[in-house]
Amino acid sequence: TPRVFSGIQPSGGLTLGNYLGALKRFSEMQNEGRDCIYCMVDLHAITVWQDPDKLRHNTRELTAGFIASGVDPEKSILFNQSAVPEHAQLAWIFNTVARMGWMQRMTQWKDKAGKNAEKASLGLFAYPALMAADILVYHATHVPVGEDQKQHIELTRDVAAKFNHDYGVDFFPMTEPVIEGAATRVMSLRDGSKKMSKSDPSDASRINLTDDADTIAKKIRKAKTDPDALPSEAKGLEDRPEARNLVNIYAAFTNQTVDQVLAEVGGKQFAEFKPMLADLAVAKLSPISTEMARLLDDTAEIDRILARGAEQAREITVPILKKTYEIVGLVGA
Ligand code: AQP
Repeated sequence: TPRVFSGIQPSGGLTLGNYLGALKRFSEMQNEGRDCIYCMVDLHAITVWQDPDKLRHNTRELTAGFIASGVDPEKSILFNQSAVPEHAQLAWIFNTVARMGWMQRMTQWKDKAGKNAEKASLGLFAYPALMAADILVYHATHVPVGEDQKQHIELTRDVAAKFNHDYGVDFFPMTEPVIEGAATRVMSLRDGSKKMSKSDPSDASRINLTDDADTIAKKIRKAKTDPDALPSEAKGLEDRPEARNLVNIYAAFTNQTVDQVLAEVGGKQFAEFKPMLADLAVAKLSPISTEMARLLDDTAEIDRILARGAEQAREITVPILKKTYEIVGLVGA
């Protein structure tokens, strides 16, 4: 049976990229009646050092972000990764299945470790094996993600295939990435060649879900663009990454295609389009930030939601890990 899994790192505040590329899709998939499991991947976050108090806060804030974006803990399973130990246990098995060369080819590893790979944590290198475990410990079949995660999903399939082959079983499924909509790769507002990211040193490069209306409007007004008017068709945006990004954001918020948006706004100058986009972004995001703030007033309730989600998750993970141990030949599992 189809099962959806996805996660987000509590490594900082949420951005518009996380919202349009992930959270908005998560609640849509839940509302399509699918079996959905969503996780705050705190064990992934610590592959880069996190201040412990901030990590605790970010985990709760992220949970509030999921709920405020429409993920309903009564319909989806919502929990934090470290509370379900089978993720890390299966990741160890996968560390023995995956090959060093596979990890070395991951662009996220190359980007994050940079030239100083000797100084990066071993966990950062092994990140994709833990991600494969996150997904496969549920036998999840569909993973909604942004474009940047596609390579990690391919590696998850490689791990599943090699495990099945090495042990002569047909146990782990082949997972499909679900990369859909107009905003699978939201770009920086300052540089149309870089993805919008919570760790970008420039706050002006991103919209945070916690930004107030004035800040959102100001960031969009100052977003880098070119001097031309908007074209009337998507192909007119091909060599205009900044313009394309703003149109993609508009399309994603309104659930339209880029061509539908351009049929409406083609011919307009940015001086006219940017305030339209700012109004739209404020209208869509301010209810989310207000709700996040309200939920964060009661962290005990958030912790209860996470604890209950972890219990529900373990009903699935414990039997799958036990079976994996049996397949591998670990006695007493
Ligand atoms: N700019 C983006 N456009 C579309 N989707 C995005 N995602 C992230 N940035 C964009 C999607 O959000 C989900 C969760 O990502 P994550 O927080 O686990 O890690 P990340 O992809 O590394 O996010 P950041 O913001 O870039 O964090 P840092 O700066 O810490 O690396 C994923 O589905 C991702 O595709």
